[in-house]
Amino acid sequence: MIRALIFDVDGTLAETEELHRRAFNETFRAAGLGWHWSRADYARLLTTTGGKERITRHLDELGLDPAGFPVAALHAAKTGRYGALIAGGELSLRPGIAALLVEARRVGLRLACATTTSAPNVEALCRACFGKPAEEVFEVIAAGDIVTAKKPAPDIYHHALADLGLGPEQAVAFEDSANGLSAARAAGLACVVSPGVYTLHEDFPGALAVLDCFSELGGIAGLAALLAPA
Ligand code: XBP
Ligand code: MG
Repeated sequence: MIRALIFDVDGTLAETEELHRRAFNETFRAAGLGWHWSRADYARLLTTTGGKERITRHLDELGLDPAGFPVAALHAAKTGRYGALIAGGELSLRPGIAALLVEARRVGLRLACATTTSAPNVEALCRACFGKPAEEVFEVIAAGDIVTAKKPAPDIYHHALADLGLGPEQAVAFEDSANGLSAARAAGLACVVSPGVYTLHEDFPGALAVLDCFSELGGIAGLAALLAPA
């Protein structure tokens, strides 16, 4: 019996990664670093989840020692810029997300999110796209550095399930990426995937369904049909 839906944030609730990329690049420019991540650079770097981890990978690729670099401060500045971009109204929910959350609430399903991004970014997105604070959208918010091992590790989903007080067979995850799917599956969750602009080329082995957009699910009845034994 399904009792909760657990949503990834970036790429799943909304196409956020171009705004993340802009925020990273604006931050690099303001810090006088002379770095610029093109779309192609970002597509490659995105396989490393987490902004701090992505900056560290970039430093590694440049042959620079991340230990002597203010990665956390740079990332905090990026988070500030990203929040301001979102507050500027440059983001909307992916098709089907708003209706799915409304219906889930109506039928008594509990809602959580499990994301690599940090809590302030979840807050900014919820205020901009749902018009309310994150805690009024999601009962449980599992985000960012609350776990040390980020997706594709299952830790963030374990955390969300523990906060919900549910087992993995009692929830379904929603994701946009192969890393997210791996995290959900490793936590024992069924997972519906709808790839986004940066993940269209990825493979999704073990997904409950791979959809062009979440409206294709057919709501909670469509989800129940997918979960029903053949
Ligand atoms: C999202 C991420 C995040 C964002 C940036 O992965 O990898 O790192 O790109 O967020 P997922 P921060 O959707 O699988 O959770 O800079 O706040 O880390
Ligand atoms: Mg994602």
